[in-house]
Amino acid sequence: MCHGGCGVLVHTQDGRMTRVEGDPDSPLSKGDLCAKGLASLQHVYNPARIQHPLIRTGERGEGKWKNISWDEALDAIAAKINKIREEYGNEAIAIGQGTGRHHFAFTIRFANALGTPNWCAPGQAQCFLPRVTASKLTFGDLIVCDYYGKTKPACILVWGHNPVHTNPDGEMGFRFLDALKSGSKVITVDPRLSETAAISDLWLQIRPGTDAALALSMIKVIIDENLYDHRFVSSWTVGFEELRERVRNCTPQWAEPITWIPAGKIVQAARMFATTKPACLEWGVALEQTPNCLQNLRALAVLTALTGDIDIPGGNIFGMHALLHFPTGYDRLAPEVHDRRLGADRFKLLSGREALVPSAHAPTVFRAMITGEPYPVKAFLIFGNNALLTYANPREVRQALLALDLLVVTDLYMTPTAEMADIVLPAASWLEVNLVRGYPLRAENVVLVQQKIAQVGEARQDQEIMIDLARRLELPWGTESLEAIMNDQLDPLGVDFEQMKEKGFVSVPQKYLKYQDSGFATPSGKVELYSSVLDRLGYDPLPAYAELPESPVSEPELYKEYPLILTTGTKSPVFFHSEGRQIPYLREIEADPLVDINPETAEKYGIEEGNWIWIETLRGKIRQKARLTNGIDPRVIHTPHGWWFPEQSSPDHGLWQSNANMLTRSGPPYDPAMGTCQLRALLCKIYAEE
Ligand SMILES: Nc1nc2c(c(=O)[nH]1)N[C@H]1C(S)=C(S)[C@@H](COP(=O)(O)OP(=O)(O)OC[C@H]3O[C@@H](n4cnc5c(=O)[nH]c(N)nc54)[C@H](O)[C@@H]3O)O[C@H]1N2
Ligand SMILES: Nc1nc2c(c(=O)[nH]1)N[C@H]1C(S)=C(S)[C@@H](COP(=O)(O)OP(=O)(O)OC[C@H]3O[C@@H](n4cnc5c(=O)[nH]c(N)nc54)[C@H](O)[C@@H]3O)O[C@H]1N2
Ligand SMILES: [Mo]
Repeated sequence: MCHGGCGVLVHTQDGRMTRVEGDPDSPLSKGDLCAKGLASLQHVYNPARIQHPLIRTGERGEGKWKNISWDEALDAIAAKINKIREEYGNEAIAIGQGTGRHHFAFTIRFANALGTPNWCAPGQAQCFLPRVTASKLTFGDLIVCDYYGKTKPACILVWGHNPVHTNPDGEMGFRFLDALKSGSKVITVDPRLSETAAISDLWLQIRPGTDAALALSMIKVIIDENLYDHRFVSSWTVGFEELRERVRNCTPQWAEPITWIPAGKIVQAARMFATTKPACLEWGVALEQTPNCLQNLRALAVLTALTGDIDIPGGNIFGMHALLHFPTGYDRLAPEVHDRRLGADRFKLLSGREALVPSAHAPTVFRAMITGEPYPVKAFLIFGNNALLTYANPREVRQALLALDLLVVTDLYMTPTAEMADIVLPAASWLEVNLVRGYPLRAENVVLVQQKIAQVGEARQDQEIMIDLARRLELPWGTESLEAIMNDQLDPLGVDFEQMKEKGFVSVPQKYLKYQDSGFATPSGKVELYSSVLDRLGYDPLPAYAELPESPVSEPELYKEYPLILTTGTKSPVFFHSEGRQIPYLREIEADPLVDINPETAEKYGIEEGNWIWIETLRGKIRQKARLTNGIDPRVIHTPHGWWFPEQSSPDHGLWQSNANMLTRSGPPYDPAMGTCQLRALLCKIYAEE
């Protein structure tokens, strides 16, 4: 359900599911399951599920609906799409989706088959793709931690990440905990005393958004103290001398006032990471949510490269790529169509031809919907994204949605975003879909099968909806069955989908030191401390630190009026972004949005535990409930994201009350290569409610 990768056993009686539990045989989750998984029945059989296609009967956004049949809905959508394509061209149709769900790659395929370069998601520039990109630029492939072999990591550097709660992308927090039990040392870099920081050996409480400065100073220590792997660096990397020159002034004393971390602790962390072998890096999404995105990640990739613990047992490994790549069909889109993608002219690693998974730059798409510039975008087909909650600046997103000629939202629930649609389509939940998937994502050491065991109302799997639409639109390709594609993908494993259903999963034994045979998949065949690709594309080839545009240092006057630093969006253990607020078991655990404040700060503002307070930035204000904790610096606060209130009246469902993205920033400057906007490390003020 959450691109985590846990295996489950589902009990049924008379065709109805009665219990979901962890599968002890799962090679990844080994029987463990989080609260969200355990509450699955209340999700699948939730009375609030959309059961039939709906068409609006009132004005857009008024929340008046009537049921229609699938045929009526899909015919109406196809007719409208054809009209828009004729009048404005294919690129006037934008395709939207959310985080990497079961239909992620299929949605890209659908966009490509439709001939539009403009699909977008709230992740991409802000989630995961930047990590994959930085890793590819540096190592030629994504690095993941090796928890599954006989040798466990001796040291784990957790940075902007809380795997204990988030279990992302098949990199299980559960296995991270096993490593701890077996004696791994952990260093955590986080402005909050996160659940992971709390069980670490060393916690570096960083000023939000200054991660690259810390990484550069750790690199400096490792070089100056000769703690790097000399053999690896000289045989297998390029750009060491340029790197040494780049970090020349980045001493721990330089980094201390920038990062708020005492110089002595920086030295301690650098020594521990470089000398406790094997070491691996667990990097998280917090690094990807400011305009420093790519440089943060590059600095960490380079720092990790210096240890030499690459593709070795217990280190940073490359995957086995057991599953054939999904046929997204990018190659079938003409080069000039790629070049018309919104954002392609600026953000070459998000939207350009060289991006790993090219997508449109979301803020640019919303501007195009509103202004018609650089060209009109008239339709938005959303498959599983709560745009009004998960993108920065929901007021602008709403304005964009209102300007459209066609908005179709496919979802399980009537979210505030679905309420804005012309047509709403009922999506199948994760227990109602067929799929194969490789984990960890982009490493694919294990291939898992997902199989349909329930049917609620007329809900359909997203892929089936897109195939049906492609057929009605008579697209030249993209009309093949999902099963045919999956069977092709499974070909190297010598099984088909039906056989996979019996097996449940296939694990591929890990091979180490693969680069010794084939080199690294970079232009030089080596680890690129100095990135030749970034150089060629006109970006900084070496890691660098820059102060964020909205920060106490960059905007000292603004800081007087907004004297606190805001970070948003640490993932809740019981919710999935904006999902789950209507699931009783989960909502009981977290009933309200809780803003973390240091007691010292709370006292200064006359705030007590449990008070509802206002949080305000230059963009807007929201209210959340105060949770006092010493685990956050008095100069920083944290708000969770994704809060709406399904129980409140339609069509808004309390969308404007506690939504952290009312506070975030969708405008420039963006990360120059990835187009990332700023969701974290912003300036804010707080005050008690009257
Ligand atoms: N301020 C701030 N904003 C953030 C973040 C942050 O840290 N701070 N995090 C960002 C990150 S990392 C991400 S990835 C995005 C996530 O952004 P989204 O993906 O938009 O978030 P979700 O709320 O998980 O999912 C959106 C919708 O998908 C529906 N859904 C679930 N399963 C399916 C399905 O199988 N099919 C269909 N059609 N619909 C389905 C859910 O009901 C939900 O309404 O949010 C980003 N937004
Ligand atoms: N239960 C649950 N699991 C999920 C999700 C969910 O919504 N719920 N979402 C999934 C998705 S799409 C994603 S992307 C992953 C994300 O999962 P993670 O990568 O673990 O990321 P977050 O929980 O967003 O944030 C991790 C930590 O970053 C810290 N942080 C905030 N600002 C900064 C900063 O400036 N620097 C540093 N160094 N740290 C900072 C926060 O305090 C937090 O503890 O989780 C996935 N798993
Ligand atoms: Mo994400």
